[in-house]
Amino acid sequence: MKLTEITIRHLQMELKSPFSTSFGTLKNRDFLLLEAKSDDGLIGWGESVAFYSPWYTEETMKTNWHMLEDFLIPLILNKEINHPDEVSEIFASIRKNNMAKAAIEGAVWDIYAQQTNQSLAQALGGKQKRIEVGVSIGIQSTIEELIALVDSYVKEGYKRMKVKIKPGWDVDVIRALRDEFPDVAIMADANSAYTLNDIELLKQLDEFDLMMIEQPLAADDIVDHGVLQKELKTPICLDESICSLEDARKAVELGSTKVINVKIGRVGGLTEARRIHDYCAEKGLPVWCGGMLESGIGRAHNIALTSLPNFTLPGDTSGSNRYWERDIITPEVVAVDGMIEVPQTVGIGYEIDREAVEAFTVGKKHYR
Ligand code: OSB
Ligand code: MG
Repeated sequence: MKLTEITIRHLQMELKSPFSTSFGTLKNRDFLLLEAKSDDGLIGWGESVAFYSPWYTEETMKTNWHMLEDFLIPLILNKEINHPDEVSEIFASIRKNNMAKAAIEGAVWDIYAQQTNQSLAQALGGKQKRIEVGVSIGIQSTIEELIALVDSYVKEGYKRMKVKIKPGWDVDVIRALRDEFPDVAIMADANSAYTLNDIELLKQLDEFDLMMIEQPLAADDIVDHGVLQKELKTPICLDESICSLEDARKAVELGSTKVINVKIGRVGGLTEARRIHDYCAEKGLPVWCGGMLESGIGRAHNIALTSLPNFTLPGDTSGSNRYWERDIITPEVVAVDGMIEVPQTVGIGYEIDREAVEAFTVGKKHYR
């Protein structure tokens, strides 16, 4: 196949409720949507999960647009691609910028699945027909509000509660949650808000039987997490620190992580995500699929990836209705009792709602 045309759109979708982390609060989700056309007339969609500002990693919506327009699209337009795994080789001369790369690679995987008459999950080798999902809950104004939210998600059947923590919103919050929900699977995500000076504080979390603590230390660290893990009973899960299979290998070899949160955008695409999955399976580490407050298109890719066998822990991919009044796919993603059915139809398994896409588009450009 060859990609002959690409359209980039900037979409802005209002979140149903603001999402707060150790870095700040997000009210609107700005992101790039990429529509690619192949020489045989098929259309594939990819979503860049970069945010408007660089709080999670260094990439932003605008740096992604720059990378796509000036480097990645010129490298890939009209190039022969036999398999989506080749996309990362085509981009080998461009360092990092993984979310920008993943947006194109995602569209190529979508087209490849259609060409080979498979669902995206099947094209990746995924076998699980239903996946377990949890919910990621931002920092709230009061513990009472957090408890009420967790209660509502427990009642909806979500399989685990991930709560964001930061200095000043940690031990007391987790203690209150554990008291209120003795049997619920709970984990904490710090988005790199602590340092090794906080070891004594982090150790206090050990008494609450958390499934894991996600990214307590610096976003680019894989060494200090190994030091911390030796002091903690709670398993550490790395998110921000793992941008490639090589990062995963080093972190595992150093004992810096016992679980990996796999995000397609952060690692540069589905191909690298699958490699990390395979490596962790071989090493006996469970993985789960992280979320980036995706629209339905990114969500569909996450669901397909999660159908691989070593995605044994509930991921962040909640139903569309947790984020949006209206999503850009039909049907929307629905989680029933914390389970999502993996679509078995050809491609990503959802229709693109072009009217919704247009309604949320605030800018676009066509490349050929
Ligand atoms: O650290 O996992 C994270 C959202 C945006 C950026 C980073 C993270 C998150 C989440 C939300 O935790 C996951 C989701 O519901 O999509
Ligand atoms: Mg995280």
